[in-house]
Amino acid sequence: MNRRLAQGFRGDAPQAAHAPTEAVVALGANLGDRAATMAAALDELRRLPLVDEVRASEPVESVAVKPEGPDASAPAYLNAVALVTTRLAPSVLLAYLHAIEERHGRERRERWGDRTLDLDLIAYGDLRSDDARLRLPHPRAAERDFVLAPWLSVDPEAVLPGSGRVEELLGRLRGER
Ligand code: PH2
Ligand code: MG
Ligand code: MG
Repeated sequence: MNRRLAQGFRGDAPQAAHAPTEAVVALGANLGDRAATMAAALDELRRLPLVDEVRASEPVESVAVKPEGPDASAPAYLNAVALVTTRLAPSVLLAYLHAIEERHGRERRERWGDRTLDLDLIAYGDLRSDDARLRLPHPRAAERDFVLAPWLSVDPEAVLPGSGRVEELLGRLRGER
């Protein structure tokens, strides 16, 4: 039903058909009922038009990382990663992610501020993009344990385009601590 609606009614100009692509979406929440919000967001991802499959990691708890470094006095995060098989263009998927964040009361006041829900597009297939509106892969993904670890748990063969195997990136990150 959703899919038919998204493709437009008969007579509309046909939308460009994207080949099904695996997008990697990172979820994070450190305010409110974090688990409930993340579960609702995953449901909303599953119901998006032109989304065929969503495979999500278990949520993991992590210390909030602030611009100055980890901050144990800030509310802790739940983080998860979802592998989303979709025919949506990356810019359209990103717009849907922002809409879901807004539905869950996301406010943008400070950089890396506490939030009810953050949905980041980490990768979209092998696509590399320097567009300021959507840099792909996500420029900080390789440094984030809370992205790499849940990603690896749902895809042991995961590769971050341009950076290498997630398993190795995570090992390097943890070894350097
Ligand atoms: N997201 C941030 C900043 N800091 N820290 C944790 N632990 N988890 C996050 O998802 C996170 C963060 C900006 O998006
Ligand atoms: Mg983020
Ligand atoms: Mg974000």
